[in-house]
Amino acid sequence: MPPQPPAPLRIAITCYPSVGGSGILASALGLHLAARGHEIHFISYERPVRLPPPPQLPPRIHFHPVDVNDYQLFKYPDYTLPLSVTMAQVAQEHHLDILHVHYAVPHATAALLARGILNGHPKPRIITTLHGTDTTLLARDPAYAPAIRYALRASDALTAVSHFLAHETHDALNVDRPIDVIHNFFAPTPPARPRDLVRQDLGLADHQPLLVHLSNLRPIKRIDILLAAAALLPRDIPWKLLILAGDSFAPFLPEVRRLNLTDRLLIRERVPFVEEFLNAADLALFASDSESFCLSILEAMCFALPSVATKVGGIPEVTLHNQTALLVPPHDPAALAAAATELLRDPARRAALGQAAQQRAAQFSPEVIVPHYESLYHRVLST
Ligand code: GMT
Repeated sequence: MPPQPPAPLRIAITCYPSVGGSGILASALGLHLAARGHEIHFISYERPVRLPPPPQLPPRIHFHPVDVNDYQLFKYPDYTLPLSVTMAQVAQEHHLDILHVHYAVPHATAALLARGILNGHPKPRIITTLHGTDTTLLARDPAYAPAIRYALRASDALTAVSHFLAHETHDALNVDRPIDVIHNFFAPTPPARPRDLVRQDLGLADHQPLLVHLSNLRPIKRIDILLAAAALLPRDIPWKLLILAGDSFAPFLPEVRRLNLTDRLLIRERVPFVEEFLNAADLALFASDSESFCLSILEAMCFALPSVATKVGGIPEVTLHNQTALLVPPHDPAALAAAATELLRDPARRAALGQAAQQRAAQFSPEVIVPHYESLYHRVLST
């Protein structure tokens, strides 16, 4: 008899639902797993931003919102307890095999509590995926580190989105167990509007190169350095910089004015689908202090955009200096500007790096990456 395909699984996914790499990745993972026959239950306080609204939800995708009450008894509203109760309810009602949580706190800690609540009922296995902040920020905080360490010790398996993050986690949290590295993936949806139309809407003429930056604007993204670099770009080239801001860009406007960049910047806030803008751009720009992966670089690569970015964290695992990107030291606006200028002045080199970037992006496609998660699920279920 030919080998049977592995049985479909019942999987719950918990992530932050707002604009951010981890929520985008977790949503895409759920959608691809459902397309491969698994039953997927998203559990979060809001519908994850890249999940279609209920009438368009694909088959086998369910969303379970967590109700957060603002009891006056609590000075600070509590999310972790209602999250764990919802996880336990979903696990019991839908006979979950796997609770796949993105971030140790509070999601893995809530999953562990949910498993305790499921007293006497079958308990799902817990997989915790690390995206960054657990390790690079919270692990340094004595108010969080012991809870994170416990969540990582008690999960059935751990994954990290880059080798960099796996190493950092071993070092920062003294985790003495294996961490599977499963890189992020991205599959673009076809752009809603053609390149010409989007560029026309942005007020761009044919000869105007468009740089793009997309992020949630958190301090680690170093928008100050990005703007300082933009101010050093040559004025004889009619470039524009489009910022796809996951949050309000207003706090940066005084700096934009001070640097005399107002006429060079185009801002679009909280854009849930970035494809049409990436398709309209020529070059991506990132100034982060740290990144465990930088999903935005991969999104840009899918549209044949080379990146000029800081050589930090997991970025060199995603994109390669001089082959698919130019990588420069962090905290150095002049270096960032020099590399961007090199590509602004040389459209042929820009296009060559962009083509190579798009080819490399195939290594981070769902077809390549999602089976690694499936194998991991089956592995933990067989132990
Ligand atoms: O980049 C952020 O600040 C948001 C954060 C998130 O959880 O959404 O991103 C982290 O996870 C992404 C998806 O795995 C990675 O691509 C980002 O590099 C990582 N951010 C940091 O490590 C700063």
